[in-house]
Amino acid sequence: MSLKDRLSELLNQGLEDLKSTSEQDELNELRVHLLGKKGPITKVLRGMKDLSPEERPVVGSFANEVRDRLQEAIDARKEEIDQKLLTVKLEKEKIDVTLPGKPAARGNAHVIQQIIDQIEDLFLGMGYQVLSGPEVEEDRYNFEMMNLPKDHPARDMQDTFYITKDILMRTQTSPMQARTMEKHDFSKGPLKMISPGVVYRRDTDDPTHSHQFHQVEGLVIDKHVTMADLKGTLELVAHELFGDRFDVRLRPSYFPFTEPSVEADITCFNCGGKGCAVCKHTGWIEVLGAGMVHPNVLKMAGVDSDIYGGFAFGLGPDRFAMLKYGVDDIRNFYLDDERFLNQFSMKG
Ligand code: FA5
Repeated sequence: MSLKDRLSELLNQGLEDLKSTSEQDELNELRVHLLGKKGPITKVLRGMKDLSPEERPVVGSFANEVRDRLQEAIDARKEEIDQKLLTVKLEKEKIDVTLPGKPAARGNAHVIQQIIDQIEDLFLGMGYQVLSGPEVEEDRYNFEMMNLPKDHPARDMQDTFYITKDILMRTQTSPMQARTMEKHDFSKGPLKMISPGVVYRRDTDDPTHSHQFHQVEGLVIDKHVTMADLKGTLELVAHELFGDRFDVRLRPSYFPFTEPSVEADITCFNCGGKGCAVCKHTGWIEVLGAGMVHPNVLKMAGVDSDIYGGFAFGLGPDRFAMLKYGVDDIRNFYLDDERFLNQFSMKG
C-alpha cells in the first residue's frame, strides 16, 4: 500500500473512531494516539525518507492535510461533548423558581445604640458636633485635666481599671471635654459637642450598675452660658426621650470638674416613685451628672476662664434604656441574648 493510501486509511479510521468517543478522557486518549509522536501518522512520515524527491512534497503536504482534518474533527467532537455535558448538568440543576425563598435574618441596632442615635439626632438638630474619643485613655485626660490630680480622694468615686500607671480604661467620657477644648478655636465661635462612647469601672454588677456601660458627654463653652441653659437642655433631653410621663429632679451634687454640680434623677419606671428594689427604695433613678465647667478645667485646657465658661453633662444611656423600656436589670443589655434584644427590633 502506498504511503498516501495508508494516510487516507488512517484519516478514515480516525474519523470513524472519533464518532464513538463520548467522554473527554476518551477523546484525549484518541488525540494523543492519532497525532502524538508515537502515533501512526508520525510513523508514516518517517517512511518518507524512502520516497523519490518528486513524491516527497506531495505526500508531505497530504500528511499535513490529514493532520489538520483530524485536529478539526477532534475540536468539533470536543465541542459536542462539552455541550452534551452542559445540557446534562443544567438538566440536573434545574431550580424551581416558584418555591418560597428562605428569609435572611436581618440585623438590628442594639437597644442602647438606638437610644444613643436618638440623643445624637436631638443634639445635631441643636447645632452640636458629635465626636468620639479613645476608650484606652491617658490618666492625664481622664483625671488630671478634669481637676483630679494624683491622690485626689474623689478618684475613689470611679474605681479604675489601670493598664499602666499612666494609661487606663476611661472611667467616664469627660476626658473628651479636655480633648476638645484643647483643640477648639474660640475665635471661630462657641464649642458645642456631645461625645457618646463606652466607659469602664471596677463596679460590682447589680441591677443598675455594670462594669462596662455607656455615657454621652455634653459640653457647651461660650461667653455668658448659665445654669439655666443647662437645666433647659437637660429637661429637653428627658422629655424628648421619655415624653411627659416622668418627672425630672435636679439634686445638688459634687464633681471635681464642675462647680456647682448637679445630678438628675428620673421617676422610677418600676414603682412610679413609690420605692422598690430597682430604685433602691428611693423612687428615683439617677441618669446623669452635670454642672458648670470648673475654671481649673478651662485653664488646664488653655481656655481663658475670665471670658469663657459653660456647662457639661454626662448621661447614662443604659439607664435611659431601662427607664424607657421598663428593663429591671442593666445586665440584660450585655448578655447578647437574642430573645431579649429582638424585643427592641426596629423592623416593626
Ligand atoms: C460621671 O461619670 C461624670 N463624668 C458625669 C459628669 C459629666 C458630671 C460632666 C459633670 C459634668 P457619674 O459617675 O455619676 O458621673 O456617672 C454619670 C452617669 O453614668 C450616671 O448618672 C449613670 O447614669 C451612669 N452610670 C454611672 N455608673 C454606672 C454603672 N456602673 N452602670 C451604668 N451606668 C452608670
